[in-house]
Amino acid sequence: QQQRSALLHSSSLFPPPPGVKLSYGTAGFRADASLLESTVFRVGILAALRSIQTGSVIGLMITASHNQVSDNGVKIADPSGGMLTQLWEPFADAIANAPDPHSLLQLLDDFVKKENITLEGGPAARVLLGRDTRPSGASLVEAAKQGITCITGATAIDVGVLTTPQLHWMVRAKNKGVEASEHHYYDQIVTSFSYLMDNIPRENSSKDVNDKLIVDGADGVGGEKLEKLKSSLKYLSIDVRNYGDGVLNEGVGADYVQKEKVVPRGFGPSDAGIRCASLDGDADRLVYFSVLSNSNKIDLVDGDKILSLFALFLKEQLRILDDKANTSSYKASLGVVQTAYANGASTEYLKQLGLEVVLTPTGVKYLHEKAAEYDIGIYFEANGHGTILFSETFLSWLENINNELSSTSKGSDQHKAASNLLAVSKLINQAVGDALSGLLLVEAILQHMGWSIKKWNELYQDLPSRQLKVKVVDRTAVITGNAETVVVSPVGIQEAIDAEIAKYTKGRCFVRPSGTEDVVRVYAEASTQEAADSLAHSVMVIVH
Ligand code: NG1
Ligand code: ZN
Repeated sequence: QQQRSALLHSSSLFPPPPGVKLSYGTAGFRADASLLESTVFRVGILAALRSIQTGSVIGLMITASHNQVSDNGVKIADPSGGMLTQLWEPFADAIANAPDPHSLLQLLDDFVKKENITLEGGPAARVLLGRDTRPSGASLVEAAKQGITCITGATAIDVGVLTTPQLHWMVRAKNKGVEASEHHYYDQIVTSFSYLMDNIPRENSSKDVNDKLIVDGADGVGGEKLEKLKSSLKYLSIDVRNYGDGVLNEGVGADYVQKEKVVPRGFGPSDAGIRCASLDGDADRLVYFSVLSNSNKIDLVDGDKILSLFALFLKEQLRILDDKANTSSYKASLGVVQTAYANGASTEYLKQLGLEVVLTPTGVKYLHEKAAEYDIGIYFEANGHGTILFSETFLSWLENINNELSSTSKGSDQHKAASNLLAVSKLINQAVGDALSGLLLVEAILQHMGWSIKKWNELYQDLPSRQLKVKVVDRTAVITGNAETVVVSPVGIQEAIDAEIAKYTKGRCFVRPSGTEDVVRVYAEASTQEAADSLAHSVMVIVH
């Protein structure tokens, strides 16, 4: 009863904005920040309920990633550090859109019963609360706290301004019962990075791989964190630009660089030839680029190429390890997961390396789930969000082998391969894609290979592509199948798209409703830029 009146009272202080319908979407709720207080308050309640149900720490992150600074958003991290279970998404939608405190309470009552959540006498809720640098973040965190603490016994732990992947990492660490502070996060990535750098093959360490890297921090949290972290990174000299003085995501950041294929603010022709990288607004995306001389254009090295670099390196370490004579063998499965947005040339390249490549629908939750089926699962979206997952079974085998090798053949190639793989598993974020740890892994691998960014970019040549957005009356009318590569409904659309594709050499095209914006996206690829543009345009006309 006390619980009910607390909920009724608090929720009356957070009335939902009239006439706005919100949806949990691909990456939580996102909207203009002024519309979000009530939603964030309610997601706070939801996070507390999820924590009670799972008996674990849950994360709540306030961010709108690469979207404009006036937007904000909220999403939940599940006990594993991954995304909120999809089973709860419809409920998240329902409570966000409940028109008044009484209907909200009714929904909560029904849900608590249906999900067998024990509000009294069971474990108390604990929710970690993080936010990016958006000015609206502080008051939204307060709204989340109010929501969480409506649930009797619940604790909200405010961890302040963090990158999205740091918050996910902390949730995962807390639930594993290991040290979970921001300091421990840095300690883990710096130690494993240094380890990999110290293990560089002698023949490559003499090569002239530039140790200079320029990073565009998107004027967000990632730039801020990297600026503080960089002095503890051995063998790497990082010049961080856009780490907080300019407007977040405005003409900067991984999304801008990847979509526009031009230099971010603060970069120019004088940076030509130097390795550059760009983070997005909450530092869960990473792309590389090099500036073309005498222009503001760039050579983009996107998520697909980061994935290819990781895949090459891991495959090689597994091969070396497999050569061992004196250890019990284990056939580790290595799989690669992409979406339909992956450049066709990357998919072909990966397959030709002999790797198993699987496509899933857009959205980290799908890629992550698929990658978790392998001993080593690498997933990336072309836009630069991705990570590498290691299975527990494989990791414990690896620990044993590493110990064995360190006593029987310390310093051998096999021993190095085993310890490299272990270091990668510690460096790369096991919870979610992480631009900071991804960047350090790219840097370590480039040094291992003795490769410049140019050499890396030449692994394969991207097919020209074009992405367009189409405003339609109702984007939910477009239903896709086969990992979003075909339109199932309305009927007739796919036939019309196929007829267009048939006109082009190496033509590939698909459309899907965005999960984060009110648009339908069109993606086209063909043998020339003109052809890709024209294919995208004709398909846009079909969808319109
Ligand atoms: P939507 O709006 O559903 O296409 C976008 C990205 C996704 C993912 C989410 C979450 C593209 C084409 N889509 O989703 O890959 O990153 O945002 O941020 O880049
Ligand atoms: Zn992001």
